[in-house]
This record gives sequence, structure tokens and C-alpha cells, in this order.
Amino acid sequence: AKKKPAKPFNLTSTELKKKIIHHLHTTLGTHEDKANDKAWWNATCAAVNELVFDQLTNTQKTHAKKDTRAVNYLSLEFLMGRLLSNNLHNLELFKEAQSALKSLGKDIYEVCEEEPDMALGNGGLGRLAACFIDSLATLDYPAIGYGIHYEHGLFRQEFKDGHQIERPDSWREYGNPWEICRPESVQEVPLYGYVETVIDDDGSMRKVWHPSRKLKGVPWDIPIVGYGAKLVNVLRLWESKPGEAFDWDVFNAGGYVDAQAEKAQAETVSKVLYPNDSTPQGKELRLIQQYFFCACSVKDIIRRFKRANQDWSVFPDKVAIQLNDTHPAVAVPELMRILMDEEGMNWQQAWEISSQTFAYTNHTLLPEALENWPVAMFEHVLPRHLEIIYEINRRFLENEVEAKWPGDDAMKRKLSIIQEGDERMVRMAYLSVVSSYKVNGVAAIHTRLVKKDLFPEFNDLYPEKIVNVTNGVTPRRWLKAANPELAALYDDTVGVDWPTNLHKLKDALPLADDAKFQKKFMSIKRKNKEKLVTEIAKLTGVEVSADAIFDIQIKRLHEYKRQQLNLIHILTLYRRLLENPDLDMVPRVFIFGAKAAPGYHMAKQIIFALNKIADKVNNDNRIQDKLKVVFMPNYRVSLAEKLIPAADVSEQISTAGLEASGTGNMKLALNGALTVGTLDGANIEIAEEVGDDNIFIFGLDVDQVEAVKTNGYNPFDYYYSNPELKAVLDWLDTDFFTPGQPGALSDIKKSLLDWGDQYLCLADYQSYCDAQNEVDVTYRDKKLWAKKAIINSATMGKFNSDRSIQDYVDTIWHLEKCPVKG
Ligand code: 26W
Repeated sequence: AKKKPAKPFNLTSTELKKKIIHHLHTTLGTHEDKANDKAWWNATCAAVNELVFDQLTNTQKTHAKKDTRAVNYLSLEFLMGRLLSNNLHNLELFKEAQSALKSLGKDIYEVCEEEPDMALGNGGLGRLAACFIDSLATLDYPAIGYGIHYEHGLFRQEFKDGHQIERPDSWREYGNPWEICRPESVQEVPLYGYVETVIDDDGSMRKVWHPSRKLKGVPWDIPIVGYGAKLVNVLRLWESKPGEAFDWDVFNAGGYVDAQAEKAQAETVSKVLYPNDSTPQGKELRLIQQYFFCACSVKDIIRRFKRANQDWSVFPDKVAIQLNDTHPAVAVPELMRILMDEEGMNWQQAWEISSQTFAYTNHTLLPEALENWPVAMFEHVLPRHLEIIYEINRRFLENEVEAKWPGDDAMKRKLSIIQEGDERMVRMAYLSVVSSYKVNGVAAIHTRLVKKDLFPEFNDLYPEKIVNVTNGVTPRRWLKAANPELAALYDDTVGVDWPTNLHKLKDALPLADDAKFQKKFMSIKRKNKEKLVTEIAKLTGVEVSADAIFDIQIKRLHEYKRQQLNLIHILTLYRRLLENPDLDMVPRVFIFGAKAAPGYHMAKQIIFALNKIADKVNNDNRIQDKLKVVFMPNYRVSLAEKLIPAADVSEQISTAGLEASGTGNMKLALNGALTVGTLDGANIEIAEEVGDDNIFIFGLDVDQVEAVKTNGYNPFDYYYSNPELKAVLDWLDTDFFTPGQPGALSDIKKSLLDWGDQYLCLADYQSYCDAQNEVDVTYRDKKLWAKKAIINSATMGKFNSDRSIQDYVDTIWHLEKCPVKG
């Protein structure tokens, strides 16, 4: 093993301890004898911030002085999770903090448990943004993340009689030590009103927007410490407040109460994160949220640009703006509006700049996920922006589409940013493609399908525009911090620089067959499983054994992700066990974590069914603990950090062609889980890395799915020809799992039969059962399993989010590194 490079901060645990105590006294106003864990957590955060804020100031000075090109990552979601342990790891001070707290009688893991998750996102898209800002800082790239400072993040999930109940999340109810308010950078956001056309004396025409309301955007900065703490970037989140001018007239006229109502209305804009993952709600508040944070961010970007530049033509050289899905696409007409209406440019000048500034990442192919806004609503909220979108569309259709497909009106209708029909709609994806210089998918297969199925004509029109950047995850959070023992084993085996060069893990491959290494690797897995056993008991009351296979499916609840396929396989095993209690099977614990969108009926039904099945299975002593089912409540980043290191099997079982990438699959494999998966998203690339022998692939591939669908899929064919499948589905119609309530689970059966089984669960059922049987057979051979687990972990180098970021830099952003001295 190599010698460790110099640490960013040469702080001893004694010095850190002094700082913690100092902050306990002066920042928290309490004392060692009185302080609870929350106070210790706060004091430790404050001690860490001393170092972070210093380096933040250094970074901002350096970046301002050098005026280097930066990427502005616009995202409605940043699913950050907890920051203390991550920041300590990135500062390389975790061990020091651990012993400092230990000498104060505190366990660092318990102290870290005090931190509420920053759950400002739904799932994959939001967590990807969080990994990306970590990697950008680690790689010394100047970057700002822009988002919304939601008062309430994703709801907290509880179960009541097996049903999901949503409770508000209040992550900063008692303050948040990581954020700094920047009142000097407040922005104003106009809304509603009308557009006036003004003819000037020289005969020229200009547009003046007279908004009828104004909001204020207050920025909160969260420092993002890269690994090694060389550079500290910023995540800037906007909070909405009433505009400056609003209340005085009403207030003076005795309208104190009305003024309060208007204030409350303005604050609604950043009040709560929409909990929908994939199905947009066409609500006016959502559009206002999008515009609110885009308007603040674009103004902020321009303010920074103007600080160092007079010449607008260099704007695209200095500024890249990445749209994390179409949610921030309204930033395009906003930049155009400012350049024309406020900076006095003509259309060509403004478009020249704007169309070289934006790039767009697509994260989903699901047709129902594509954002379309009713034209009428758009016009009501943002009249000037609608005009600009019309003009972008007119020029696009009359120039580009006409040149490529002359006289083809059907093509114009097809590609129009405005969808005609009973209710006219603005297609945000088309706006994003037309307005961006690059568009990317998030895994190889996904990008191929984006080109072939989602935007084929755009791909013909702009053959170089659509590119692939396969997703990745930060190995700092998802291995070093989440699985400290495995991280230490890798330190000893391959050297300590794997956190920045994950390909290094490959150096452990020759040991995959080595009995001693296997023993070390698997005893770490065992310890992680034992810890999870305790956590499961604490959170669900279910007792499970670490001898069993821990089979984990953690992700948002969605029919395309097919938790229901997992469910019917569990019923299959249960039924086999009831028919033959002596059945020779390796005990298995099926563990789920998932939130359902509050309005998504089927998703909630699947949660309910899994909870009911869990009740029954876990309390059935006929089956000798061979089968357990656990649904962990309130799945979130900090729970993922406990589940992933303890997984033997990772379930990645979406219908082929529907999971854009998946990133949980990468985290689980990195921690030594074997994947049961379809040839979908990043699974395909994971299979390439680990080799076909080390992954359990099943089911239809993308081409076969397409063929089955065109030939007319009939789930009843499978139902009638597979007696075991039929028996299991019929079981759902009884009251076996819901005593006294027959039919309570019938919707699941219906969705798989009468309603057409849109996601082809029955077509993949047998193949899935076979793959699961393979898992059982393979696990019996302890050495073989260990070898496969090691190979999985050691070959995940490609899925480092540093590699993703470097791909973005090379193909889209073209940034230069801007290192900062300590
Ligand atoms: C407007 C409603 C809405 C909300 C969220 C529509 C679409 C979304 C996201 C695009 C859903 C999402 O999180 N997609 C996931 O993005 C990950 C990161 O690229 C991928 O790994 C997942 O496969 C993809 O489902």
C-alpha cells in the first residue's frame, strides 16, 4: 500500500476537540454537562465550517480573479442527504473527529445520526445532481449548483395498517449549520401581467413586460467540499419572499391582514418539493417554481459575468448552463428576454449567445414524464416568455424544418414546440432540444433510444447534438463513508488513492480467488448485515438472520421499476414453502425501500400489498424463517447508506428500455452486491464491466420488448399456460393476506391481467424466477459467491461520477481546472 498524500488540514484530534468545545460554548451557548447529541452535532458542524468557509472564500477569490469558465448546473432537485460525515471524509478529518468526540464520551456515528437529511429531491435525478457537485469540486472545476431552498423536502413516509402516509419533512426546523444567507445577492422575480409593444421615435419596435407581481429570491449558499478539500464550490438555493414594494400601501391603508396573506402566498413558491417522480403535475405553482429559480439563477449568472466582462459576445465562452431535465427549460426564454428587452440586443445577437450557452440532459423516456405546459397557463404566468417561445418556434419551423423537409406540413406539426389540439401545449423537451448546443442521455442504451425513439427527427436535423454521458456515483459517499471497513480493506489492498481513481479497485481482482481476501471481504459484508439486522428490528420490529441472503430493492415505487414482479416471485416462494415446508432453499430476506408519489394509486397499492404479505410471511412459523419480507419505512439517502453495504443481491428489474440509467445499481455493486437485472439502462454497462458470469441477467431485452408489443401482448397467455403463476395471481383475489377484506389486493392482479400488464411482468416472470433460482444455487457455494461479489465491487471503476463529470467536460462543457491554494 502506498503512503498517504498530505492531508488538506493538518489538524490533530486534540485541536479539533478544542474547536468543538469552543463552539459548544460560544455558538451553541451550552456546556459539556448539559449538551445533548444534537448540540454536539451542531458544535462539530461549526468546527468543520471554520475550515470550510475559509476555503470557500479562497475559492471565490481565485475564481473571481481568474474569471474562468464555469458550469451552472440548474436543477429543481438536489438530494444531498447528510453533510457532516461526508464533509469530514472530504476534509480527511473523519478519524480525527471520531477520536475527538470519543474523548468527549460521544460516538461519532450517533452524533451524525442527529442530522436531518437534506431531502430536496425525489430520486435518481436529484441524487445524481448531488454526486455531480461533489465530483466537480473534487476535480477542481468551477461550478455552481442552482436550485430551490424548499422549506419542506420530500415527505416523510409512515405506514398505517400497511398504507403509506405522507408527513411533512422539516429539515431545517431548528436551523441548518451548513447554509449561509446572502442578502447582498437577492434577486427580483416578475410574474403575470401583460406585454406592451412600444414603437420608438426611430420606428423601431420593442416589447415591455408589465408584470403584475414581484417576488424576491433570497439565496442560501451551501459550501460543497471536494475530496481533499482543494476547492469549495457552492450550491445556491433560492428562497421566495414577497417583493420589496408589496406591502406598504396595503399595510398603511389598514390592510395588515391582507398584507400577511400576500406574504404567505409569495412564500408558497419555495414551500414544498413536488413529490412526483416522473409524472408532471400541470400545476401553476410548479411552473412558477421553475421560473422563480431560473430567473434568480440567470440574473445571478449575468451579474457574475458582468463583474469581469463588458463584451457580451464572450458570454458562451465564460458560461455553460446545464439543464437537469426540462424542469429548468424556462431559463432559455428568460435569458433571451433579458438580452433583448433589457440589454437591447436584436434576435440574432441574443439567439447567437443563448443557443451556445445551454445544454440539456434527458433523464427519462417515459412518455407521461415529458413536461407539457398548457399554453393558456403559460401565457397567464409568463406572457413575454410565451411570445419568445413562439418566435423560437417560428424560426425553427420556417428555417430549419423547412430547409430539411421542404413543404412538409405534417413534419412541422410533429416537431412544433407548440402542440396543437383542443388544449394547446408547450413541449418543454422540444424547446430544450432546439435551444441547446448539446443534448445528452445518461447511459449508452438510453442515449441510443433517445436518438432512435424520442427525438429521431431532431437527431436527423442535428446529427452531432445528441451525445451520451453514462451516469456515475461518488465513491466518497457511497464507499468510503458508507462502508468504512470495506474502504479500509481497499486502502490496505490497492492503496489509498482509489477514492479519486476508482479503477484502482481492479488491483484487487487477482485476490478474488484468494481465500484469505475472500474471508476478509465477506466478514465485512457479514458485519454490515448484522448492523442492518439491528436497524430492521428497530424500524420494523421484524427479526431477520444475517445468515440469509439479503435481497434488496431500493428505489422510487413505480410500475416500470416492477416491484410487483419481485412481489409475485416472493409469493411464488411462499407458496412453494407452504406446499413443502422442507423445501431446500437458502433463507432469503427481501428488503424494500420506496416512496410512492402521493397521487399514484397503483404504487401505493403495491406498498400496501408488500406490507400485508410481509405481515403474513414473517409470522408464519410453518416456513421456518426461510423467507422474510421487510419494507423499510421512509427510504432516503441516509437509509440507503445503511442498506447498500449490507446487500447480497441488488434488484434492477425494470422493463427493458424504461430505466434511463439507474444509479442505485452502481452503488450496490460497488459494495459487493450481485445484480439480478434486465438488460436495461446502466445494467448493460455493469454487465460489460463485471462479465456475464457475475451478474444474473434475465428477461426480454429492448428489441424483444418492442417485438412483443408490436405483435400484440396478451398477459393471459402466460397466466393460462403457467399454473404456478396463475395460482399466485389468484391468491391476490382471496383474503389470505388481508383477513376480512377480500379483494384488497385485487388491483395488482387486475393491473397484471385485465389492464394489460403494460410493463410486461408476466412475460418476464418465468425468466425472473429462473434467475432467482440461480442466485439460490450460487449462494450455496460460499467461495464462488465471494469471488463474484469481489469482482462486482472491484470492477465498478467506470461508474465513478468523476468519470461522468470528465465526460461532460470533454464533450459538453469544455472547462479548465482551476485549483485553489489552501
Ligand atoms: C415533472 C415530473 C418529473 C419528475 C422527475 C419527471 C421526470 C423526473 C425525473 C426525470 C425522473 C428521474 O429521476 N429519472 C431518473 O434519472 C436518473 C439519473 O439520470 C436515472 O438514473 C434514472 O434511470 C431515471 O429514472
